[in-house]
Amino acid sequence: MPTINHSQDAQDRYFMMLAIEQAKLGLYTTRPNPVVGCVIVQTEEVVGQGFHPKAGEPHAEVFALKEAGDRAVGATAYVTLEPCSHTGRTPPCALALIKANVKRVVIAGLDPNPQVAGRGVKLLKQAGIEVTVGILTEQAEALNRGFLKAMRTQMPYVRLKIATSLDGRTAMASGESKWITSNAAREDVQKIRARSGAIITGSETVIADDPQLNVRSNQLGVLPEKIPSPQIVVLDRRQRLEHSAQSDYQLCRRTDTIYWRTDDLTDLLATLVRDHQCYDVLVEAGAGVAGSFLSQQLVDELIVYQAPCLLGDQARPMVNFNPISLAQQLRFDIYNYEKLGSDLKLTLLPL
Ligand code: AOF
Ligand code: ZN
Repeated sequence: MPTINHSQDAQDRYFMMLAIEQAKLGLYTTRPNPVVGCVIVQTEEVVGQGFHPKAGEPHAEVFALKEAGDRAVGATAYVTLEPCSHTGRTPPCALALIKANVKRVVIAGLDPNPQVAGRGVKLLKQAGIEVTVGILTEQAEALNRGFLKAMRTQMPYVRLKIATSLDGRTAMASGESKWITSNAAREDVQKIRARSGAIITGSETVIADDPQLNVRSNQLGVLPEKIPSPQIVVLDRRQRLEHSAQSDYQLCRRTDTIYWRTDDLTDLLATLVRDHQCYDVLVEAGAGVAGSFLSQQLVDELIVYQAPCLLGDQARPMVNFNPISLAQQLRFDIYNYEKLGSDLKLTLLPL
């Protein structure tokens, strides 16, 4: 590690950035646990790093402390989430840091899990450890949107993904839609699926496209079989996928598919958190379902892959939604935009 002579704040940001890079290594495998990274620094040198790989396995701090060994004494630990104070599947990380005799702990953000929620910081301070909270908080929180929202509100973080043409069309009138967007955009969808605890689709999409909605990419840095399969939910209020029809469709042949047969999407989302620990939810469906989620204000993030092509006004629109006046329009903030292959990816946050 090169020596750095910046102010303490700049140093804290630098090492927290390294801890965030560690956390990202668990991005596709920790569900329902959050991703967490930890870096141990002794006189400006990284002596240990680690990340939480999977629920049930040790937390980030444990791996980092193990690597640091005796060099953790008097060191500073950088952690992307408040060290836990509870005995869950593993013992409390706050105690592990105390036992290792670190001098200071720098934390990106507090853990809203009611079992932790500030108690980790309290334990550290009681042991005489200097604690700094709030370094690169936004960057660290961006990795755990679902976990954080679910812990705070008991509702999941909902991403709605739509692939469209330049004129906002998703398929020809016949339903033909393979493929409007490029391979790069479809590969990006694999990343979002791999981070999602549940994928919601509609019976209409199942009947029209018979999608698999699985994670099959070999470009995620993790073997697809190591990624927990997202829970599949099919919205089927008209009961079009009765038992007899189910063997016709790939998703329906899965034994764990949930068929949601009411109109109450809020109840569905609350159920996914409460009963299935699904904190990041991806909606991949047609214009009707997209319209329902958007008009009921259940979308946290709209992701649009826009291909630079025109499909004409007979082609299918992206959202079924009929505001009567301009005052009823739905507006978004552009959180991010990037070129993916030949397409544009827009990440939009509802205003
Ligand atoms: C940390 N470091 O690396 C992680 C933490 O079931 P368990 O024992 O794995 O506990 C899971 C909870 O621990 C999880 O909900 C979150 O509050 C915290 N995650 N904490 O100190 C870590 N992954
Ligand atoms: Zn822990």
